[in-house]
Parts: sequence; C-alpha cells; structure tokens
Amino acid sequence: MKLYYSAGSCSTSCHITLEESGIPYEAIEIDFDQPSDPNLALIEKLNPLGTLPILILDNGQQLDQNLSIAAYVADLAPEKNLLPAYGTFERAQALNWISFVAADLHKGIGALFGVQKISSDAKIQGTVRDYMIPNAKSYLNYLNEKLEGKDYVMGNTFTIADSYAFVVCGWTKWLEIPLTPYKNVEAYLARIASRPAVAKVLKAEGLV
Ligand SMILES: N[C@@H](CCC(=O)N[C@@H](CS)C(=O)NCC(=O)O)C(=O)O
Repeated sequence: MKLYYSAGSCSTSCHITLEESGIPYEAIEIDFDQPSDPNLALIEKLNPLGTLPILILDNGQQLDQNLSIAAYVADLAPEKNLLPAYGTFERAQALNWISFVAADLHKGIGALFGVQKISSDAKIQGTVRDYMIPNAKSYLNYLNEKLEGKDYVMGNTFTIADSYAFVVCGWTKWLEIPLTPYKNVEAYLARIASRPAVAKVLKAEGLV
C-alpha cells in the first residue's frame, strides 16, 4: 500500500501508524510549497478536497481521512494493539480520543496556521490569533489533565489516537505556543518521540 503524506502534517500520524504496524508500505512525500511537485495534480485528482493523507491499497481502493486510514491499518496488525478489539468498550474509548484529536485538537491548533492568510495586516493577525489561542489552549489543558498518571491517552498502550495527538501537539513549537504549562503533554510528546517507529518516521520526514 502507498501513503501520500506531507512532512509534519496530520498525515505524519498515518505514517507513524504504518511504521508501528510493521506492515510493508511505501510513503510518498508531497510538498505543498513546491508548485513543481509532479504529484500535486495527482493529489487533486485523487482527493478533490486537496488534503492528505491518502492511502492507496494494492487493489487501488482509497481512503483519505486520518481516522479511517489509522483504524484500517491498526486492524491489519491486531497483534500490535494500535486499536482495541472490535466490539469492546475500549475500542469506543480509543475512537472517542481520536475523534477529539481530529475534530477539536487538530482544528483548534491547526487553525492558527491560517492566520496569515486572513490578512497581511499584523494587527489583524494578532487579533485573530488572540481570539483563537484560548480555544487551542483549552484543548491542550483538557489533554494535559486526562494524561495525569498515564503514559498514553488509553493508559499504558500506545494507540492510533497517540500517533495523531503527538503530531498535532507538535505543531505548537511552530506556532509559538509554549507547552511549559502542560507538563503531562510535554512528557507525553517526549515519550512518543522516543519510540523507535516514531523516531524512524521523524527522521524519514526530515523533522529531526
Ligand atoms: N479531515 C481530514 C483533514 C486532513 C487535513 O486537514 N490535511 C491537511 C494537513 S494537516 C492538508 O492536507 N492540507 C492541505 C494543505 O496543506 O494544502 C482528515 O482527518 O484526514
């Protein structure tokens, strides 16, 4: 199977999940900042939303949302426990977490990347950022509290929700949101970064 990703974006979480799963895959980087990237037209064709990740299976079938790709890959490697077993309450809890990451954390933090597109006026940018920051911080605070006494969001086991939360929380360094008030989140990110599969993906994407 083939994963199209852009370095450091939410699609990196699927790259991490694939690496953690041990399943053979090919990862193809798309550079949205390079109009000459020959794969940009292909991405537009594959996904009219123009977003990554996109996963293409060997039979040509396609998935193009973080949650579906992560869950599909996790289910292909059940022995890795990247998602609790079908039909269990723990599975619903893990999906609850990944939904929080996709709908709340990703949108709350990721929206800050768009501030420059709203206006070239620095004052307006500042006003918009001041409006968005409390929202982003409320999600970081929620995660911080829920991580108390835990290694990962589900407890002791790393799941697909952690792949995704790790990437999104990592954006804070580019957005100049200090994580010092969120000690559990800081420790969580360091813990995940030290996982061999994660370290391998970060290196492959040129992020370390
Ligand atoms: N709902 C989608 C959102 C995917 C998404 O927002 N992808 C972003 C990167 S984080 C993207 O590809 N943006 C296009 C761009 O940067 O031009 C999912 O969960 O997979």
